Amino acid sequence: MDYEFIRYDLQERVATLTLHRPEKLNSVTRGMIRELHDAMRRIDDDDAVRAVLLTGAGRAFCAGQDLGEALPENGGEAVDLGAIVQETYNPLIRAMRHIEKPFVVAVNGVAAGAGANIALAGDVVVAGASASFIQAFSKIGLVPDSGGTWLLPRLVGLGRASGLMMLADKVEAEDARAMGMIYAVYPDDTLQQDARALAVRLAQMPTKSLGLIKRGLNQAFHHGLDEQLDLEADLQRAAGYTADFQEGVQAFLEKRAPTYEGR
Ligand code: T3D
Repeated sequence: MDYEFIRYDLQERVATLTLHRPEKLNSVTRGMIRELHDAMRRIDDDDAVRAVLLTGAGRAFCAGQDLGEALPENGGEAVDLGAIVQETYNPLIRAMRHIEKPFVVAVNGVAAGAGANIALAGDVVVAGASASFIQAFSKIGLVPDSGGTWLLPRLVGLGRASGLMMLADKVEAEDARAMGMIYAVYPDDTLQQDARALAVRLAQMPTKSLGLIKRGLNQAFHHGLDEQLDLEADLQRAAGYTADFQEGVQAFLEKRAPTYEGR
């Protein structure tokens, strides 16, 4: 599939996905979401991809749904937004959370509405110093989607999530880091290289182990301790059979750097 609204580039085992409608702050059209679904399938299917870097072109990360597409044409009957969300954002968020490869998100400017929650669905979310996050939905009479009501309270606690979602206040990058919403903040002018360095580092790590960590964390908040201990045993069993585990221990014993193949 040829892409018009995103860019896809694979180098050093890192697939870089760039949202690319800079003149509209990378707001998400139906065309963009189709391309993102296709890119997720590529990332999942291609063993050469060992990490993903998601970012935006221009001065924004993503301003959420393109509001030019949000209402029915010519004042027609109201559309079923639930059905649209099921077809568009939900598969994207499921893919980001369930593909067992690490996703680094580099938030290079404002991340609003679905754009904020797409960013937060990453595994390691970093931002430029001037970036910001806005749960913009309530300003236009909608509710947070793209996993926001599940993710944000887990990241920052119920009280902060309620305030941020109801008031739709803007959160600056450093405040987002301080409240646990994101992992790190970098200077704007080095964000892309710093985020890329993280992605390249993750791409050299034992991919199966990272994928299993992700599987464990996805379950962590709705399991009790006993279920989670059982899950950890299952995940450790799987990790213990990987070639990369053999290599990691062998390299340690031989006092050399490991070379992981993601198997
Ligand atoms: O339909 C469904 O699928 C339902 C699902 C909905 C999920 C959602 O994401 S709902 C939330 C949608 N997003 C928003 O409500 C955010 C709207 N945008 C803004 O509030 C502001 O643009 C920002 C705070 C993000 C940035 O403000 P600022 O002042 O830096 O930029 P700006 O001047 O407002 O925007 C620059 C251009 O981008 C401008 O275009 P123009 O006038 O230069 O041609 C603006 O219209 C355009 N733009 C920004 N956001 C959107 C957008 N165009 C379409 N849709 C947008 N969301």
